[in-house]
Amino acid sequence: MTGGLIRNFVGGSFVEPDSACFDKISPVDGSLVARVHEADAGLVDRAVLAARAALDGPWGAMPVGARTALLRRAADRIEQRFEEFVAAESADTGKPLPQARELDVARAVANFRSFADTVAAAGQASFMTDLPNGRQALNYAVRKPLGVVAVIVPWNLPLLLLTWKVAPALACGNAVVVKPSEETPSTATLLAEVLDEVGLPAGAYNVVHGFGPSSAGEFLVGHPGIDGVTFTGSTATGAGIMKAVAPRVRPVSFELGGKNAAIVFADANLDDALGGLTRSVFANTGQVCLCTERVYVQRPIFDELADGLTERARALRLGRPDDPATTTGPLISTEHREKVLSYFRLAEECGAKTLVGGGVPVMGSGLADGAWIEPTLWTGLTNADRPLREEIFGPVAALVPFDTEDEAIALANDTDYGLASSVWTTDLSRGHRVAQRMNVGMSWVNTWFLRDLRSPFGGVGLSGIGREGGEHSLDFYTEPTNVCVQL
Ligand code: NAD
Ligand code: 6OD
Repeated sequence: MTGGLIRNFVGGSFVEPDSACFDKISPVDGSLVARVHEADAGLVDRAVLAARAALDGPWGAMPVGARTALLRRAADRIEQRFEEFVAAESADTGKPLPQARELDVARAVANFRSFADTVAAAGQASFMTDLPNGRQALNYAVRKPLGVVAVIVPWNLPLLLLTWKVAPALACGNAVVVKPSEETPSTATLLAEVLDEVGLPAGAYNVVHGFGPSSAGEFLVGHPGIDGVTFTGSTATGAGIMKAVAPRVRPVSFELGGKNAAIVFADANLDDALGGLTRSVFANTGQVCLCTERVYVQRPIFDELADGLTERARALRLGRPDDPATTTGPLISTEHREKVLSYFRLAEECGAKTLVGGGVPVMGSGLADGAWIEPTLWTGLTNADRPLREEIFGPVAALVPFDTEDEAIALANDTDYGLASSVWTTDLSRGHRVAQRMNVGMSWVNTWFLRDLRSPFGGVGLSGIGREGGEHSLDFYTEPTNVCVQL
């Protein structure tokens, strides 16, 4: 795809560009990955109309068994074209190839299979109602597709997050108009080819490329023809989307930002905790909404844990995605790096001690124009400091000591966000107790980002609205109609 053209996909066909294109730049070395055709308001309108027509046509009439079989074929086809997806995801994001393989593309396959299973097995409760006249009534609900669903996703785990929404939406019989991030247009476009190859009727999956404000994102969420918006991205954008759909009272499902805490008790298995924290702070260069940016450590092990984590951060290897020694890629863009660096400066102003990192690394061999940044750890900050209150979305965490369990819980819950947490302890009762008291959507004990796709995923507070996953996704992607029959 290097230097190629990425087109919009509307009504079952790729659209030849007749208006502006923008550059997709590699975060690895600043080179051109592709030119991308930006969808204007007219093209977004065509996409929404095509989706509506699909619902009124063969797609809307397809029985659930055929729909779920189609999703399974999509999973098989992604597996057949696996390395193409890996290369595209890595080219857009700069992430190491093994991470694109093991996390992003493997999860896309799993998403299609899992939601095919969920929808194929889904039943509905029914109720027999006793009536005063001695007769009865039967109540049952039928699930209908929500309709035309706008799917808007970010750049950090592009295909994983896209298919996490597209798979249940299609399984439930909706038609989708997808707006991938301007930073990661490639895999959503490849998915259009795959869905076409496995026989998805025209118009059921449409892709419009572009930016948010005054571009495809805003045109899509402001379109009167959409029946709901499922969005993953920043809290500020979520708030804007909510405003845009409010006049038409459309439902939203929001997976937003996080400022996630880890609590490490003195009785934790230190090796396990260090391994888990290394992943949870630095995975995907810290660009996972679930990443830990606040680490609360019980005082007796504070120095040992800080030393161990610093050593592991130093051992990370920044480099090209295809170098087998690389553990860590760049940030998504130099613009995003500016934001992360502004927090590095702020942390210093707040009196942080930087244990490791804190700046831009010197990268050799053609990588100088990439969005590289050093994995970074701080001590000396408190919850009152902005670097512990605002989402940074980079490979950085602050380590803060605590003494008691109650204090740790209070510190961890002292945030406007509420996405995820992790607790590290060998005391099983304490693990359960603390995990349940976390004011978050997902609370892990002695692990992090371990997923069962049937379980609820989402956040509280500024981290989102609603839950997706397994049957929870059905609650968003369908509208039940209750039928009451007097017997
Ligand atoms: P972003 O909010 O800037 O953009 C996300 C998507 O929204 C992009 O496709 C963008 O083009 C689009 N967009 C922007 N403005 C829009 C508008 N006004 N109308 C319609 N669409 C618009 O987020 P990002 O920088 O791409 O991603 C990083 C953020 O996403 C972080 O805050 C991160 O925590 C969050 N995120 C959350 C989860 C989760 O599951 N909770 C998962 C991944 C990322
Ligand atoms: O695992 C998932 O289903 C999911 N939605 C992960 C989100 C990660 C955020 O960056």
